[in-house]
Amino acid sequence: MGKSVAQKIIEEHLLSGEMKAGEEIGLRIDQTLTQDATGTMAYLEFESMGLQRVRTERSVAYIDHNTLQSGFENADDHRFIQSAAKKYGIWFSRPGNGICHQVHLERFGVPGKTLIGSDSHTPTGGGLGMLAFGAGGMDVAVAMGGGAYYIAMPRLLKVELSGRLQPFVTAKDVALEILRLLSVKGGVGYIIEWGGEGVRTLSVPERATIANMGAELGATTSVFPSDEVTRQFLAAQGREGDFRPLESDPDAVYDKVIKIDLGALEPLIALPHSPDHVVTVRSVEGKRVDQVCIGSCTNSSLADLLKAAAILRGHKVAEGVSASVSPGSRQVLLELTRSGALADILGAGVRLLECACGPCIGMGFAPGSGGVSLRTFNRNFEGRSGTADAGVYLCSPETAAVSAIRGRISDPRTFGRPVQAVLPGKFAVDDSELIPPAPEGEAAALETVKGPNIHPFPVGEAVPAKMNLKVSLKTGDNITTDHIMPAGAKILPYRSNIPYMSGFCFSAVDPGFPARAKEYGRSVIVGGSNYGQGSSREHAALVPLYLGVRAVIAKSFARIHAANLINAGIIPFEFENPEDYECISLSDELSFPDLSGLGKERVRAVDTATGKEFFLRCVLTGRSREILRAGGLLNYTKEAQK
Ligand code: MIC
Ligand code: SF4
Repeated sequence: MGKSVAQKIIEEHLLSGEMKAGEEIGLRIDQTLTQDATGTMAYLEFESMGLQRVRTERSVAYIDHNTLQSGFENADDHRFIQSAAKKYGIWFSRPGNGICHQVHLERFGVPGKTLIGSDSHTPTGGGLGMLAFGAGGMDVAVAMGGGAYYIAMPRLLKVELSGRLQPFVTAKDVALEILRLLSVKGGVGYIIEWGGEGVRTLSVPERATIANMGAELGATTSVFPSDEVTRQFLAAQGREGDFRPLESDPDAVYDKVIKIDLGALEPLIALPHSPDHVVTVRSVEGKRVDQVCIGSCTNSSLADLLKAAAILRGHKVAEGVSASVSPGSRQVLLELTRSGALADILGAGVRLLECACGPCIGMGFAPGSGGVSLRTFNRNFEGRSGTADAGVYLCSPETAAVSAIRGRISDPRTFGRPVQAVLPGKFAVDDSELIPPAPEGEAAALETVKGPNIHPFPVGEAVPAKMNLKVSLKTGDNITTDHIMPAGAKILPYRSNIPYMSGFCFSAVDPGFPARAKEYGRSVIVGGSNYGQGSSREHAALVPLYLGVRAVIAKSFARIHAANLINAGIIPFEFENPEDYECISLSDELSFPDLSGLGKERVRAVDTATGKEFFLRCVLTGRSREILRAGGLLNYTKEAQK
C-alpha cells in the first residue's frame, strides 16, 4: 500500500510503536525550537533533568514574544535563555530578528525532518514539508536531550486542492475556509495533509499560512509535499542543499478526504471571538473599523507585506483607523526596505512595529474600549488583544489593507486592479543576529545566568491510591489556554515566576478561582469539551498545579494541553457519559475511592454532595500512565535516569 507524506516521515523517525491510529508512537526529533515566553521554562526543565548538551541536529531559541523589556524581568529571561543556548548547544535568535516560525522557515526548516517547538504554531514548518509539532516545554526539553516525542498516531485527513486562487483571494482564505468547514475541534486527532494539483500553485509562505492555522483546527499537525516550489524557495534562501523531494504515493490511503476548489473561494473573515466563526467578507462589508494589524506568524512573509504595500501605495489609512505592520523577520524588513515597499507602508500612515509577535499576544497595540480590530493573525479569543470588550476579526493582508484605507470592512475585490508581489530570486540573507552555540569543549565551563524573577517551578506528586477533591472551578466548552493563563503585556514578563502568575489564573473566567483553589488545598476543575485549546503554554498546567489542582474532568481535551497536564502530574479525566457534567456543581466534593487502575480501567467517582456516582476515563498509554504515577515527566525522567 502506498504511503502519504506524513506516513513517510513518521516511518523514517519511528523509535517505538506502530503506525496504527490511536497507538502511541515515539518519534526521533531532528530539530527543536523555543520562544521566550515558553523558553525560560523549557531550559529550566532541561537543566533540572541534568542534561548537558542538546543531541538534536538543530535547536534554536528565539526571542520574539515579549521584546518590550518594560522591566528587568523580561531582559533577565532573555539573558538566561541566551546563556543556556550558548552552553547547551542551541542557536540563539536575538530579539528583533523575527518571529520564530517565520525565521525558522527561512533559515532552518528542512523538508522531511521532524521538529517540535514550545509553541502551538510550530506546524507552520509543514509548509516546507516538515513534520512539525507544537508541544509543552517539558516535551521539548526531553527531545533536546535526545529523547523521543510521544504522540498517539493520528488519523490522516487529506485536503485535495484543485484550481487556482482568484485575485484578492489568498492562502488565509483557504485556512479560514477549512475552519468554516471543520470548526476549532474538527482537526483533533488528525494530521492534515494537503495535496492535489492546486498545491502546485501555492508558494511556500502561502502553504505555511495554511499549515500555521491548522493549529486552530486542533490538528496534531499539517503537512504539504516538498516539490519544485519548495526547491525554489530554499534556493532563494541560499539553502538549495537542504531540499529533498517528498510526495505522497498515488495509492496512499487517508481516513478522510475533503476537496476544495481554490478557484471557487472568496475573501473570508472570522468574527469575534473564535477563529471558526467564519463568514464571507462581503456579508459584513461596511462595518466600521478602529484598528488594523498586519503581521504575526500567519501573515508576515515578504509576499504578504508586499501585497499590502501595493494596496497602500498612494493611499492614506482612514482617519479613524490606527494601523500597524509587524514584519515577520529582519529579512522581510530588509527586503521591504530595499524594494521601496516600506516607504509605501509608511507613506500611508501605518505604524511600523518590531519584527515580533507584538499585538498578536497582546504586547501593545490593544484596541480601545469596544474597538473593532481587523487582524491578519490566527487567534481572536476574547480578551487576547488586551482589551476585554474589543471585537477582533481575522482576515487576509489584502482585506486588512483595503479596509484600513476605507475605515470599513471591505471586500478587497472591490479595490480594482489586482496586486502582485514580485519576489527576489535571492533573498537578502544575513544571519548575523543568529548567535551560534559555544563549541562542545568550551561549554562545560559556562554558567547560565538567572535573574531574581526566575523562580523554581512546581513539581507534581505521585498519584495516590484514593483522593477526595473539591471542585474549585466549573467552565463551559472551548476553554482556551488564554483563559487558563492569560498572556499580554502585564503578565507575560512573569512567565518564569509561577507564584506571581498564579494570581491571574482564570482571571477572565472567574477572578475568585486562585483564592478558592488555595483555600481548598487540593482541588479538581470541571470543564466542557475541547478543554485547553489554543496555545501550547505549559503554564496553563503548571500554574493550576501550583494552586493545588490535581485533576481536570472534561468532556474532551485539546491534545497539547492534555499532554502538558500529564507532564505536570495532573490527571486529565474524561466523562464516560458527558451528561454527568450537568450534575456537578462548584464546591462539591468528589471522591475517587480507587485510583489503582488509572489508565487501564474506568475510574469511579462519587459526588459526596449529592451521592451521585459517575465514571471517568483517562485514556493513557503505558508511558503516560507511568508519568502520572511518578507525578509528572520531570519525576519520571529522573527515575528513569537512576
Ligand atoms: C500563542 O500564539 O498563543 C503563543 C503565545 O504563541 C503560544 C505560546 C505561549 O503562550 O507562549 C502558543 O501558541 O503556543
Ligand atoms: Fe507569536 Fe502570535 Fe504566532 Fe503565537 S500566534 S507565535 S503570539 S505571532
